[in-house]
Amino acid sequence: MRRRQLLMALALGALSAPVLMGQAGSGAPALNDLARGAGRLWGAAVSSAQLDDPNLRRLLLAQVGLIVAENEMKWETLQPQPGVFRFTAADRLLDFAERHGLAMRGHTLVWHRQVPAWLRQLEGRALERAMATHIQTVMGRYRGRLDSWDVVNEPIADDGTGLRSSFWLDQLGETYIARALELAHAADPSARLVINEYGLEGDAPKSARKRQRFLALLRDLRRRGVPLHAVGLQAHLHAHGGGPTTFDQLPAFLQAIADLDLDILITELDVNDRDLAAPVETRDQKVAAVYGAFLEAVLPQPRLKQLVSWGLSDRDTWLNSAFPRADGQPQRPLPFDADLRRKAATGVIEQSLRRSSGTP
Ligand code: 9MR
Repeated sequence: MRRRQLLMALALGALSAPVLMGQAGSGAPALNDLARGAGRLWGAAVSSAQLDDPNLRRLLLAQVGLIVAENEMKWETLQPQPGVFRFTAADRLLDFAERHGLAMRGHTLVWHRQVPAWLRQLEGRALERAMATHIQTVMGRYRGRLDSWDVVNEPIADDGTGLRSSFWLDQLGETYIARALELAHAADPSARLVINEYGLEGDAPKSARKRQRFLALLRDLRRRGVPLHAVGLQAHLHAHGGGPTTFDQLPAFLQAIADLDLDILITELDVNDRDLAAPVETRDQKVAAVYGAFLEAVLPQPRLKQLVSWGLSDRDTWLNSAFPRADGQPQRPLPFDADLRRKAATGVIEQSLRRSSGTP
């Protein structure tokens, strides 16, 4: 915001205290300023290699108030051999965050993917001991410095019928989730502990089943007094060629989570546009519409505390390798395009955040 605009907004009383604080900081983080106006944080996933690009660094510092390591805090990176920890890349990201006054999330401790082969081979007590050592060492190192930790990632089966079958479940049984959370709480009693999950946002029957199973897990953990503070909804959304993507059932689900006295974090937001036909302008409009519909469904929920996109620029999305488009064109799923420029989604996100804060 330019100085004159700022003064005018001040005169009109249009800026809330959090927005002003954002302005006073090391830049003018637009998405995050607007999110703070609505009582939230805006963040993005980054990799340590992306920090080598001064343009991306500038965009990050201008736009976000929080970062999360895209891969650098996963088990295969942090502990590739038993007892051998490698923190260099994770440290680099946290140093960057702390130097610039950004919050950082920890992602992720107990997951079935991106784990080293030696871990998968452990049985019973040996696996439980490895889980304890990993959680204690990693959370101990970063104690008090991270906004939150994804302690357990993706524990529900894709079809929603039960817990995900994985080496964790096979070896340790259902209680591996509670055990991980207890270990995490002991390792850093001040940390905000999160269970992070995907495929819970949409109106498809499969998502509805998964939501029910997820809520059952949360209720069970609450009943047993297991330490847990927030739920992470990954929100890897899809834009469809046909009708609009809807989120009619999402507000009630968020309320059910809030009723369990848990915070809600949107942790990996992006919009997969693999199925949209060219041209780019039409694709961008449809992607923007999905952002708009999603934000309209989630922003009214007071327990929603932050929104994190899985990357900030289309240049850095995981979707090009995981879901390549048939026409060979790169995906355009994130708030900024591959040249770090604004696009339709940027405007829609800004508008939604503004509306949510009551700012015209
Ligand atoms: O973005 C991540 C990509 O670089 C990795 O290759 C991939 C491998 O598992 O993981 C991606 O991030 C995932 C995240 O950690 C958990 N939720 C799903 C994300 C997309 O796969």
